[in-house]
Amino acid sequence: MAEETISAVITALGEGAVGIVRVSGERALAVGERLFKAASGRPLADYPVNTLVYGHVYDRDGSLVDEVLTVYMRGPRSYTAEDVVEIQCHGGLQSLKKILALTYAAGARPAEPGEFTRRAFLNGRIDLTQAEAVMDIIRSRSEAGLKLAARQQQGQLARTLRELRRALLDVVVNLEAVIDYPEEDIEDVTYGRVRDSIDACSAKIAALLANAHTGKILREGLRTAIVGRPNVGKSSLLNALLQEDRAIVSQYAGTTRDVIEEQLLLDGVPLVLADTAGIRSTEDFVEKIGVEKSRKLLQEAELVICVIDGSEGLTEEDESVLQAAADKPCVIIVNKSDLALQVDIEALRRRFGGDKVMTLSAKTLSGVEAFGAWLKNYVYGSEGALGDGAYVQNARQENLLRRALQALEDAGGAVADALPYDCIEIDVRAAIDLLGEITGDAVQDEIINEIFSRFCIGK
Ligand SMILES: Nc1nc2c(ncn2[C@@H]2O[C@H](COP(=O)(O)OP(=O)(O)OP(=O)(O)O)[C@@H](O)[C@H]2O)c(=O)[nH]1
Ligand SMILES: [Mg+2]
Repeated sequence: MAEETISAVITALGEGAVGIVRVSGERALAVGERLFKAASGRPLADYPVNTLVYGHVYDRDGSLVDEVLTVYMRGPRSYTAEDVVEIQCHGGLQSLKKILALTYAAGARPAEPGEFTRRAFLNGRIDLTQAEAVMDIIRSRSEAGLKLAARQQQGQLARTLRELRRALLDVVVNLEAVIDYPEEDIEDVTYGRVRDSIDACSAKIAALLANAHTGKILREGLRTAIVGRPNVGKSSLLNALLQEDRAIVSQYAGTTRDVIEEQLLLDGVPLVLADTAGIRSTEDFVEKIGVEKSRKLLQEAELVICVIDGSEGLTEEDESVLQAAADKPCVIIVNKSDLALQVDIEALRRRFGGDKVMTLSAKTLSGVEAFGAWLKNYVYGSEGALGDGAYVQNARQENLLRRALQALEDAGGAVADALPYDCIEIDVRAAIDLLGEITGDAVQDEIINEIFSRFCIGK
């Protein structure tokens, strides 16, 4: 493959102890030799591969640029699976810029965003789900999210999908055999076998889709809004969960005017938690804007925490918030449980479901632990932790899985109707192609372009 040699700064731009310039492609070693001189005086090619070599980078006029460590990795044993030279210089903008410019002068061209990872994919070192996981690792917001991305990067999802494709390919092979040699066919047996295979694959895809939501939460955090009428203790709850005095708390209704958003990890669940202005009808101009924001957030949230003041009876304002939250995934926290209880908890439980209503005191922190446990169960299910299985990583994969499942349902319908074998085969093949699109085994160029365009330069 006569690919051009590319280079880019692969570390964050800014001041740091070390910055790295990566050169990848056929001419990587030649580019490296042009600007790098080992302190020993020996050429880079003299050293065993993967050895850090101490030396200096010189400008074309012979002037010293920086003191560096350089490593040569011979393809396919490198990130891109091509020849790679990486120059570790001091992590200042000027040094990095200068060395990068020298790589261009020596014959490399600037790498496009995501091009290193794209080459790793095109050269067959990783599949598309692994390439996407690279981005997820870099952007992961929680330890659990990182764990998930790292596992994906090892190809867990791709393995599962390839097994599915193989099983479906078997179905196609069997169908073709009976199409070509109809005398061998016993119809009942063929239909039965095909149906069993399709059912088994459908179940596996459905299981993947079922945990897609969990994967998304782990990557991006569960968008959670604390809502309620003024003064029920929303800001106090935010502070209690954060274990810090983040939001202003006061005895005056209407304290919080704007949305306060914080990220935190509660019982291993990453939350993007928003405290909002108390919802009520008000004439105050600024508060009104805040209330509008609260209502909007309530609609957009993936989980709504509805706070009620347990020391007072339910008011009309509480009712209007509860009604708005009822259509959403929500949990109802009856706060101020350290005071005498005035709210009919049992009535609330009958209305919203027993497990969704809990008492808590933002003041004494009693009930916070139970809420954490509820949340963990809500996100991870009863297993309590991240399962070992494969997880769907993004909307692209989820969409393709849904379509594959649909194709298999169509195939199942064709079997049930005892349609001709080639009708069944068309649907099964469609499912195989869709699964292949997820891993990149069967995918069009424009889709690949779209995926890698989301990377940044140096990845
Ligand atoms: N006794 C008791 N008081 C609480 C508790 N939680 C909050 N409070 C008090 O209730 C009052 C209101 O608390 P905030 O957290 O400001 O209430 P809020 O819902 O954010 O109010 P707005 O921002 O005005 O909508 C303050 O005086 C808090 O100290 C609790 O669990 N027990
Ligand atoms: Mg508040």
